[in-house]
Amino acid sequence: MILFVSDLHLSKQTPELDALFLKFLGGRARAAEALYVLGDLFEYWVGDDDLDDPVHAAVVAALRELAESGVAVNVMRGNRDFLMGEAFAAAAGARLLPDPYVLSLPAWQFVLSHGDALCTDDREYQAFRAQSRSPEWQAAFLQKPLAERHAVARALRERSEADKREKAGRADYLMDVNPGATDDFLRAHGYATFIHGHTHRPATHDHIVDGIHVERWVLADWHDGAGECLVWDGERLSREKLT
Ligand code: LP5
Ligand code: MN
Repeated sequence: MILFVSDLHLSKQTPELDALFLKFLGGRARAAEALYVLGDLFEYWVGDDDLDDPVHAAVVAALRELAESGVAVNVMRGNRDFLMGEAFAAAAGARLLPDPYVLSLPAWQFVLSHGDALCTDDREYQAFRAQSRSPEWQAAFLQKPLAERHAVARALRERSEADKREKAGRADYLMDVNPGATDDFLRAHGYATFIHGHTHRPATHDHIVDGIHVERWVLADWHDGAGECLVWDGERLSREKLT
């Protein structure tokens, strides 16, 4: 059995969700062969030197215990935690996955992504994404003191929430994946079943691309004390609510 989660956005502001995820790692997830976190595990990540933050430390320790119990722990970075690096991965006993990542299983093929790259109508975000993913920008940012990086991240979070409200008012589709970009993505990945998060619009979509039926499973974000995981039992996917 394989489990997928995304968009937990854990921090000290979300004690219920932090506890729920720790319970999940110590319980439900132990029955799996592998766990895939598809981005935005944390509210934000300003560098691997922030591993001492109490919530980061607790989650990393629990991931490591899960890995040591024999479950393969795989973490993809999201738009909030794209600065997670090898020091994080080593501490968590996790493998950092590229985005996108093709998961080939004996019985099925999946393509996994956080999902933000396909939100191509959100021009402001894509411009910010291009800039903040450049190695030069990241190197300059990582040189700043930790406290200053936290202040930048908090300012970006506030700006993001305000901008999202404004964008949603302008056009609802701005906040979702672009249909054409998604079809191209599915074509480029051999029509594999697509699993992603980011949009906070959990749903299972049926795409017909070049006459081929392709499923797209959008994971739910964790909120209001509840989470969701997607379960692959070797034959089919299903959603499981976590409370
Ligand atoms: O994350 P979410 O769901 O709220 O919204 C995303 C997009 N927003 C983001 C920003 C993140 O929320 C905050 C990231 C914190 C990371 C900290 C570490 C590193 C920082 C420095 C890196 C080197 O990703 C949002 C999308 C939405 O998804 C839906 O797809 O709309 O996009 C935006 O908010 C982008 C804004 O619209 C434009 C941002 C311009 C920023 C210009 C600099 C602001 C100055 C603040 C710093 C002093
Ligand atoms: Mn996201």
